Amino acid sequence: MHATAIAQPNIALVKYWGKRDVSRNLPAVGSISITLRDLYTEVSIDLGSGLSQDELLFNGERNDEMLPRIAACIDSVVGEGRPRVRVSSKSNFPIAAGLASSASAFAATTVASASAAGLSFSMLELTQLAGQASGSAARSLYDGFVELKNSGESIEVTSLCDVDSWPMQVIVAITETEPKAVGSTVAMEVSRKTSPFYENWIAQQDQDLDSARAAIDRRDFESLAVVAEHNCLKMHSVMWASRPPLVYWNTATIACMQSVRRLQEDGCKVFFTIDAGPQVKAVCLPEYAAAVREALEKTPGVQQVMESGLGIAARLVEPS
Ligand code: 2P0
Repeated sequence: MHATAIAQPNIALVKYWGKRDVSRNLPAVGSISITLRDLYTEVSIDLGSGLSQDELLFNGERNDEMLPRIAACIDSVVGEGRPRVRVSSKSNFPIAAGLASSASAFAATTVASASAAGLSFSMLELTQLAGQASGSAARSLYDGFVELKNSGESIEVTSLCDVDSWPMQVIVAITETEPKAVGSTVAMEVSRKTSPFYENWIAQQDQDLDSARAAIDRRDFESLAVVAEHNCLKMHSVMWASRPPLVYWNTATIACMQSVRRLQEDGCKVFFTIDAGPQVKAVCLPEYAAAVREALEKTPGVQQVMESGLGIAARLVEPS
Protein backbone atom coordinates (compact mmCIF):
# COMPACT_ATOMS: atom_id res chain seq x y z
CA MET A 1 0.00 0.00 0.00
CA HIS A 2 2.98 2.29 -0.63
CA ALA A 3 4.12 3.93 -3.86
CA THR A 4 6.21 6.90 -5.01
CA ALA A 5 5.93 8.74 -8.32
CA ILE A 6 7.76 11.66 -9.88
CA ALA A 7 6.27 14.14 -12.31
CA GLN A 8 7.69 17.19 -14.04
CA PRO A 9 5.79 20.44 -14.46
CA ASN A 10 4.84 21.53 -17.96
CA ILE A 11 4.71 24.97 -19.53
CA ALA A 12 1.87 25.73 -21.93
CA LEU A 13 2.79 27.42 -25.21
CA VAL A 14 -0.88 27.58 -26.22
CA LYS A 15 -2.66 28.00 -22.95
CA TYR A 16 -5.61 26.57 -21.05
CA TRP A 17 -7.70 29.32 -19.49
CA GLY A 18 -11.37 28.69 -18.76
CA LYS A 19 -13.58 25.71 -18.03
CA ARG A 20 -16.47 24.27 -20.03
CA ASP A 21 -17.71 22.15 -17.13
CA VAL A 22 -16.57 23.08 -13.62
CA SER A 23 -17.93 19.96 -11.88
CA ARG A 24 -16.00 17.61 -14.18
CA ASN A 25 -13.11 20.09 -14.57
CA LEU A 26 -13.30 20.02 -18.36
CA PRO A 27 -11.29 22.77 -20.08
CA ALA A 28 -13.03 25.16 -22.46
CA VAL A 29 -10.04 25.05 -24.84
CA GLY A 30 -7.31 22.70 -25.99
CA SER A 31 -3.69 23.48 -25.13
CA ILE A 32 -0.12 22.66 -26.20
CA SER A 33 2.70 22.38 -23.67
CA ILE A 34 6.27 21.29 -23.14
CA THR A 35 7.10 19.00 -20.23
CA LEU A 36 10.24 20.04 -18.34
CA ARG A 37 13.11 17.77 -17.26
CA ASP A 38 14.91 19.45 -14.38
CA LEU A 39 12.04 20.68 -12.20
CA TYR A 40 10.16 17.95 -10.42
CA THR A 41 7.65 16.97 -7.76
CA GLU A 42 7.96 13.62 -5.98
CA VAL A 43 4.90 12.22 -4.23
CA SER A 44 4.86 9.22 -1.88
CA ILE A 45 1.55 7.66 -0.91
CA ASP A 46 0.97 5.42 2.12
CA LEU A 47 -2.53 4.02 2.10
CA GLY A 48 -4.03 2.50 5.25
CA SER A 49 -1.05 3.19 7.49
CA GLY A 50 -3.19 3.22 10.65
CA LEU A 51 -4.02 6.92 10.38
CA SER A 52 -7.31 8.31 11.66
CA GLN A 53 -7.28 11.10 9.06
CA ASP A 54 -5.59 12.04 5.81
CA GLU A 55 -2.30 13.87 6.10
CA LEU A 56 -0.20 15.87 3.64
CA LEU A 57 3.43 16.72 4.26
CA PHE A 58 5.10 19.09 1.86
CA ASN A 59 8.91 19.28 2.11
CA GLY A 60 8.50 17.68 5.56
CA GLU A 61 5.91 20.16 6.86
CA ARG A 62 2.16 19.67 7.25
CA ASN A 63 0.16 21.42 4.53
CA ASP A 64 -3.55 21.52 5.37
CA GLU A 65 -4.34 24.04 2.64
CA MET A 66 -3.64 21.70 -0.29
CA LEU A 67 -4.92 18.59 1.51
CA PRO A 68 -8.61 18.71 0.41
CA ARG A 69 -7.70 18.82 -3.31
CA ILE A 70 -5.06 16.11 -2.97
CA ALA A 71 -7.49 13.93 -0.95
CA ALA A 72 -10.20 14.46 -3.61
CA CYS A 73 -7.73 13.39 -6.32
CA ILE A 74 -6.93 10.18 -4.38
CA ASP A 75 -10.69 9.59 -3.82
CA SER A 76 -11.29 9.69 -7.56
CA VAL A 77 -8.42 7.27 -8.26
CA VAL A 78 -8.90 4.80 -5.38
CA GLY A 79 -12.59 5.29 -4.49
CA GLU A 80 -14.24 7.26 -1.72
CA GLY A 81 -14.34 4.30 0.70
CA ARG A 82 -10.54 4.14 0.69
CA PRO A 83 -8.36 3.88 3.82
CA ARG A 84 -6.82 7.10 5.16
CA VAL A 85 -3.63 8.20 3.50
CA ARG A 86 -0.32 9.88 4.28
CA VAL A 87 0.98 11.90 1.33
CA SER A 88 4.58 13.15 1.39
CA SER A 89 5.50 15.52 -1.37
CA LYS A 90 8.62 17.47 -2.29
CA SER A 91 9.49 19.82 -5.13
CA ASN A 92 12.70 21.54 -6.16
CA PHE A 93 10.88 24.77 -7.13
CA PRO A 94 8.45 27.24 -5.46
CA ILE A 95 4.84 26.00 -5.32
CA ALA A 96 1.63 27.92 -6.14
CA ALA A 97 3.65 30.74 -7.69
CA GLY A 98 2.83 30.25 -11.37
CA LEU A 99 5.33 27.47 -12.05
CA ALA A 100 2.82 24.73 -12.85
CA SER A 101 3.25 23.06 -9.46
CA SER A 102 -0.29 21.71 -9.54
CA ALA A 103 0.45 19.94 -12.84
CA SER A 104 3.40 17.98 -11.44
CA ALA A 105 1.80 17.45 -8.00
CA PHE A 106 -1.48 16.03 -9.32
CA ALA A 107 0.16 13.96 -12.09
CA ALA A 108 2.48 12.34 -9.52
CA THR A 109 -0.38 11.87 -7.01
CA THR A 110 -2.55 10.15 -9.65
CA VAL A 111 0.21 7.73 -10.68
CA ALA A 112 1.36 6.98 -7.10
CA SER A 113 -2.11 6.49 -5.63
CA ALA A 114 -3.16 4.08 -8.41
CA SER A 115 -0.08 1.97 -7.71
CA ALA A 116 -0.42 2.13 -3.90
CA ALA A 117 -3.98 0.80 -4.27
CA GLY A 118 -2.83 -1.93 -6.66
CA LEU A 119 -5.00 -0.58 -9.47
CA SER A 120 -3.98 -0.49 -13.11
CA PHE A 121 -5.44 2.05 -15.49
CA SER A 122 -5.03 2.66 -19.20
CA MET A 123 -3.22 5.88 -20.21
CA LEU A 124 -6.57 7.31 -21.28
CA GLU A 125 -8.07 6.58 -17.84
CA LEU A 126 -5.04 8.05 -16.03
CA THR A 127 -5.27 11.13 -18.25
CA GLN A 128 -8.94 11.66 -17.34
CA LEU A 129 -8.20 11.18 -13.63
CA ALA A 130 -5.24 13.58 -13.60
CA GLY A 131 -7.18 16.13 -15.70
CA GLN A 132 -10.12 15.98 -13.33
CA ALA A 133 -7.76 16.83 -10.45
CA SER A 134 -6.08 19.68 -12.35
CA GLY A 135 -6.43 20.44 -16.06
CA SER A 136 -2.72 20.97 -16.67
CA ALA A 137 -1.79 17.76 -14.78
CA ALA A 138 -3.05 15.59 -17.64
CA ARG A 139 -0.26 17.05 -19.84
CA SER A 140 2.49 16.04 -17.36
CA LEU A 141 1.68 12.36 -18.00
CA TYR A 142 3.36 12.74 -21.43
CA ASP A 143 6.84 13.80 -22.53
CA GLY A 144 8.18 16.51 -24.85
CA PHE A 145 5.67 18.56 -26.83
CA VAL A 146 2.16 17.61 -25.75
CA GLU A 147 -1.32 18.51 -26.99
CA LEU A 148 -4.42 18.32 -24.83
CA LYS A 149 -7.48 18.06 -27.06
CA ASN A 150 -10.72 19.37 -25.74
CA SER A 151 -12.86 16.73 -27.40
CA GLY A 152 -16.45 17.21 -26.31
CA GLU A 153 -17.27 15.03 -23.30
CA SER A 154 -13.71 14.29 -22.22
CA ILE A 155 -10.09 15.16 -22.82
CA GLU A 156 -7.49 13.41 -24.90
CA VAL A 157 -3.74 13.99 -24.67
CA THR A 158 -1.05 13.11 -27.23
CA SER A 159 2.70 13.63 -27.63
CA LEU A 160 3.33 15.78 -30.72
CA CYS A 161 7.08 15.30 -30.85
CA ASP A 162 9.44 13.52 -28.51
CA VAL A 163 12.10 15.12 -26.35
CA ASP A 164 15.09 14.28 -28.55
CA SER A 165 13.71 15.29 -31.91
CA TRP A 166 13.53 19.05 -31.16
CA PRO A 167 15.68 19.96 -28.12
CA MET A 168 14.96 23.22 -26.34
CA GLN A 169 15.97 24.89 -23.11
CA VAL A 170 13.62 26.77 -20.79
CA ILE A 171 15.08 29.49 -18.60
CA VAL A 172 12.73 30.41 -15.76
CA ALA A 173 13.15 33.87 -14.23
CA ILE A 174 11.66 33.84 -10.73
CA THR A 175 10.54 37.32 -9.75
CA GLU A 176 8.50 36.36 -6.65
CA THR A 177 8.46 33.20 -4.56
CA GLU A 178 5.33 33.87 -2.47
CA PRO A 179 2.15 32.02 -3.50
CA LYS A 180 -0.06 34.02 -5.84
CA ALA A 181 -3.05 35.94 -4.48
CA VAL A 182 -5.68 34.21 -6.65
CA GLY A 183 -5.33 30.55 -7.69
CA SER A 184 -5.96 29.54 -11.32
CA THR A 185 -9.13 27.55 -10.60
CA VAL A 186 -10.92 30.56 -9.10
CA ALA A 187 -9.38 33.05 -11.53
CA MET A 188 -10.53 31.13 -14.61
CA GLU A 189 -14.13 31.34 -13.41
CA VAL A 190 -13.78 35.08 -12.73
CA SER A 191 -12.57 35.51 -16.32
CA ARG A 192 -15.36 33.36 -17.78
CA LYS A 193 -18.04 35.29 -15.93
CA THR A 194 -16.72 38.84 -16.28
CA SER A 195 -14.09 39.35 -18.98
CA PRO A 196 -15.47 41.01 -22.14
CA PHE A 197 -12.65 39.30 -24.09
CA TYR A 198 -13.39 35.75 -22.88
CA GLU A 199 -15.64 34.66 -25.79
CA ASN A 200 -13.08 35.84 -28.37
CA TRP A 201 -10.32 34.04 -26.51
CA ILE A 202 -12.26 30.76 -26.76
CA ALA A 203 -13.23 31.37 -30.39
CA GLN A 204 -9.64 31.98 -31.53
CA GLN A 205 -7.96 29.13 -29.69
CA ASP A 206 -8.27 26.51 -32.46
CA GLN A 207 -6.46 28.86 -34.84
CA ASP A 208 -3.54 29.19 -32.38
CA LEU A 209 -3.47 25.43 -31.78
CA ASP A 210 -3.32 24.82 -35.57
CA SER A 211 -0.47 27.34 -35.97
CA ALA A 212 1.53 25.92 -33.07
CA ARG A 213 1.02 22.30 -34.20
CA ALA A 214 2.15 23.20 -37.74
CA ALA A 215 5.21 25.05 -36.39
CA ILE A 216 6.16 22.03 -34.24
CA ASP A 217 5.70 19.70 -37.26
CA ARG A 218 8.06 21.87 -39.33
CA ARG A 219 10.44 22.51 -36.36
CA ASP A 220 9.88 26.19 -37.22
CA PHE A 221 11.05 28.10 -34.15
CA GLU A 222 10.12 31.60 -35.38
CA SER A 223 6.51 30.64 -36.11
CA LEU A 224 6.18 28.88 -32.77
CA ALA A 225 7.59 31.97 -31.03
CA VAL A 226 5.03 34.26 -32.71
CA VAL A 227 1.99 32.15 -31.81
CA ALA A 228 3.18 31.36 -28.26
CA GLU A 229 3.82 35.01 -27.33
CA HIS A 230 0.55 36.10 -28.96
CA ASN A 231 -1.44 33.41 -27.15
CA CYS A 232 0.17 34.29 -23.81
CA LEU A 233 -0.54 38.01 -24.17
CA LYS A 234 -4.12 37.25 -25.25
CA MET A 235 -4.68 35.14 -22.14
CA HIS A 236 -3.30 37.92 -19.93
CA SER A 237 -5.53 40.46 -21.72
CA VAL A 238 -8.53 38.29 -20.78
CA MET A 239 -7.28 38.27 -17.17
CA TRP A 240 -6.58 42.02 -17.02
CA ALA A 241 -10.07 42.83 -18.31
CA SER A 242 -11.75 40.59 -15.71
CA ARG A 243 -13.60 42.11 -12.74
CA PRO A 244 -11.86 42.24 -10.31
CA PRO A 245 -8.80 42.45 -12.59
CA LEU A 246 -6.33 39.55 -12.49
CA VAL A 247 -2.90 41.12 -12.89
CA TYR A 248 -0.22 38.57 -12.04
CA TRP A 249 2.73 40.59 -13.36
CA ASN A 250 5.15 42.78 -11.42
CA THR A 251 7.73 45.26 -12.71
CA ALA A 252 10.37 42.52 -13.01
CA THR A 253 7.97 40.46 -15.17
CA ILE A 254 7.87 43.32 -17.69
CA ALA A 255 11.62 43.90 -17.41
CA CYS A 256 12.16 40.21 -18.31
CA MET A 257 9.88 40.53 -21.34
CA GLN A 258 11.97 43.51 -22.46
CA SER A 259 15.18 41.51 -21.94
CA VAL A 260 13.77 38.78 -24.19
CA ARG A 261 12.85 41.40 -26.84
CA ARG A 262 16.43 42.73 -26.81
CA LEU A 263 17.79 39.18 -27.18
CA GLN A 264 15.47 38.64 -30.16
CA GLU A 265 16.72 41.88 -31.76
CA ASP A 266 20.26 40.49 -31.43
CA GLY A 267 19.21 37.35 -33.34
CA CYS A 268 18.74 35.05 -30.38
CA LYS A 269 16.15 32.30 -30.97
CA VAL A 270 14.08 32.80 -27.83
CA PHE A 271 10.51 33.68 -26.85
CA PHE A 272 8.75 34.35 -23.56
CA THR A 273 5.67 32.90 -21.98
CA ILE A 274 4.00 33.73 -18.64
CA ASP A 275 1.40 31.72 -16.73
CA ALA A 276 -0.90 32.68 -13.86
CA GLY A 277 1.94 34.19 -11.87
CA PRO A 278 4.78 36.73 -12.20
CA GLN A 279 7.52 34.34 -13.41
CA VAL A 280 8.81 34.59 -16.97
CA LYS A 281 9.70 31.44 -18.89
CA ALA A 282 12.09 32.04 -21.79
CA VAL A 283 12.04 29.16 -24.26
CA CYS A 284 15.08 28.96 -26.56
CA LEU A 285 17.13 26.72 -28.79
CA PRO A 286 19.91 25.15 -26.66
CA GLU A 287 22.77 27.11 -28.27
CA TYR A 288 21.24 30.39 -27.00
CA ALA A 289 20.61 29.23 -23.41
CA ALA A 290 23.77 30.74 -21.90
CA ALA A 291 23.03 34.18 -23.38
CA VAL A 292 19.38 34.04 -22.28
CA ARG A 293 20.36 32.98 -18.78
CA GLU A 294 22.93 35.76 -18.47
CA ALA A 295 20.45 38.41 -19.68
CA LEU A 296 17.72 37.26 -17.28
CA GLU A 297 20.11 37.02 -14.32
CA LYS A 298 21.06 40.65 -14.94
CA THR A 299 17.45 41.83 -15.25
CA PRO A 300 16.43 44.02 -12.28
CA GLY A 301 14.06 42.29 -9.85
CA VAL A 302 14.91 38.72 -10.84
CA GLN A 303 15.46 36.73 -7.64
CA GLN A 304 16.54 33.41 -9.07
CA VAL A 305 16.98 31.74 -12.44
CA MET A 306 16.28 28.06 -13.05
CA GLU A 307 17.00 26.17 -16.24
CA SER A 308 15.55 23.03 -17.72
CA GLY A 309 15.60 20.96 -20.84
CA LEU A 310 12.53 19.16 -22.11
CA GLY A 311 11.61 16.13 -20.13
CA ILE A 312 9.85 13.01 -19.48
CA ALA A 313 6.44 11.77 -18.52
CA ALA A 314 5.21 11.15 -14.95
CA ARG A 315 6.45 7.80 -13.74
CA LEU A 316 6.47 5.39 -10.85
CA VAL A 317 9.79 5.13 -9.00
CA GLU A 318 8.71 2.78 -6.21
CA PRO A 319 7.76 0.01 -6.55
CA SER A 320 9.86 0.11 -9.74
C1 2P0 B 1 -1.79 26.38 -18.66
N1 2P0 B 1 -2.58 27.45 -16.56
O1 2P0 B 1 -2.24 25.99 -19.77
C2 2P0 B 1 -2.52 27.51 -17.99
C3 2P0 B 1 -1.90 28.84 -18.31
C4 2P0 B 1 -2.24 28.70 -15.95
C5 2P0 B 1 -2.09 29.66 -17.07
O2 2P0 B 1 -3.29 25.35 -16.52
O3 2P0 B 1 -8.34 24.49 -12.18
O4 2P0 B 1 -3.85 24.58 -12.14
O5 2P0 B 1 -6.57 22.85 -11.56
O6 2P0 B 1 -7.66 22.74 -13.80
O7 2P0 B 1 -4.34 23.22 -14.22
C6 2P0 B 1 -3.25 26.41 -14.47
O8 2P0 B 1 -4.42 25.76 -14.25
O9 2P0 B 1 -6.15 24.62 -13.18
C7 2P0 B 1 -3.04 26.38 -15.93
P1 2P0 B 1 -7.24 23.61 -12.66
P2 2P0 B 1 -4.60 24.41 -13.41
O10 2P0 B 1 -0.78 25.85 -18.14
